[in-house]
Amino acid sequence: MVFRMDRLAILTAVGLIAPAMAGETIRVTINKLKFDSPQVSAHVGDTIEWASSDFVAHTATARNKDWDVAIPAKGVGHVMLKHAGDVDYFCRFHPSMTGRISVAP
Ligand SMILES: [Cu+2]
Repeated sequence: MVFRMDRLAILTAVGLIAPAMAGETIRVTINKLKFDSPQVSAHVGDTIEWASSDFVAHTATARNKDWDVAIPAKGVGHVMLKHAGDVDYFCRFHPSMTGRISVAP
């Protein structure tokens, strides 16, 4: 009986905690002035991590102005996705660098 109650308590706790921990991290690499992959799918609560191997700084700037992430040379930048929908983004320093994130609810 005690075991069973503990098990229920654990399942309940997992259920309560799960929504806050549901997000995945999706990595988009940057190489030679390109977002690789330029198109990714994600869910609200996921984090996009851009990891650059370039020697120059970049940004990931949402066209809808939701976010503007600085990505230093040889560095990383992150954003947590808060809204569903397709977001087109670009690099402010190199406007030909473009990408899109399709965010499902
Ligand atoms: Cu750039």
